[in-house]
Amino acid sequence: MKLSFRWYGENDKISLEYIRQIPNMYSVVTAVYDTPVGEVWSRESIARLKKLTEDAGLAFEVIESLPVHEDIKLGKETRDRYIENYCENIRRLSEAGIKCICYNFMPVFDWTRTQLDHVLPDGSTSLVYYKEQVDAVNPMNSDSDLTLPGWDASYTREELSTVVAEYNKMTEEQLWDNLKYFLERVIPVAAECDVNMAIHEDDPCWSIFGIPRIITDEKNLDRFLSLVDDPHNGLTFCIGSLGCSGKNDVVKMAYKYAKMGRIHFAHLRNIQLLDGGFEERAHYSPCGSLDMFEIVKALHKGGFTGYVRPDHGRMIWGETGRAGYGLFDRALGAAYINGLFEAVEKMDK
Ligand code: DNO
Repeated sequence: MKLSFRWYGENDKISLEYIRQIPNMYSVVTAVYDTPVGEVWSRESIARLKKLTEDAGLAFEVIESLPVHEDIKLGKETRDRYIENYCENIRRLSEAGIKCICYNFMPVFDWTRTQLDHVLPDGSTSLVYYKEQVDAVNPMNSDSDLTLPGWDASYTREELSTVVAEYNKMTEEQLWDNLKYFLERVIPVAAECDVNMAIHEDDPCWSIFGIPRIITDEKNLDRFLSLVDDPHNGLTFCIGSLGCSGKNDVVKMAYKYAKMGRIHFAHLRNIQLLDGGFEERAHYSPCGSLDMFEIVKALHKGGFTGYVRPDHGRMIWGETGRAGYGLFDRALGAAYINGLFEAVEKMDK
């Protein structure tokens, strides 16, 4: 596996020098943040990221995310222009040495949590999702000043209501059609450039606010992979997203999709399942509901050799900053991930 770490570019208060000091760190995972969704990333911005990363002794091989414009997900007439831009981004990124691109197909809301600083018994804070808090929010109500973390802040409340209303009219089948349309145009370009596209599962893996969500479980992942049956059409296997439904057998899925050669990137994090919700926890298996050892073992047995990153960490040791993306707990997660892979690899010999 190739250990990586998410870095939010020059504005990230966590420096590349610190990231590099984590044992076995290979690559950063980053993106161009100065360009609106749907537009083409400038070659200069891409080159600058590459130079900064490589000068710090890290590889520049993974993008997270190259976001998909809502018009593509909504299947609007304007989508062709945005798909063309998307393909151009793939070409430019591949020219710069990028090998894997993470993206998602979640309507409007990317990952959704109800609180970002829930205090755990040990005094650390973490991100949580409590069903009753989500049920209390109505994004269609423009008078409400409630928002949820993870919401795209570039929308005004009115715009948000409009786009949510458009999705409320959409069926899951229509969303599948729009995804297929997108993949049929994008994957051939990725294949030509030898870039692995890695869709991120919906987080959490169920529908919220009556909006369809389809990248949620094994049946749907099978369907997704068969839409365009090409190894470049693969997964960001995010165990925290899939694992927040107790129905997903994450260990089984890890083996199955690794064996198929379709996991290009893995997001490893632990969560504690609750009735209708979950709390993010420390990576170590006994801290949550996921058996990290069995998951890593399954990935390894399936022949997985792709990129891995510790996912959201808690805030510990007084650190403040971007929720889920502090240095300390993610570094502990990275060290733990190293240990698990070393163990399963050596057990095999
Ligand atoms: C959450 C991340 C996601 C992920 C996107 C990929 O912290 O895992 O925001 O980057 O869904 O497009």
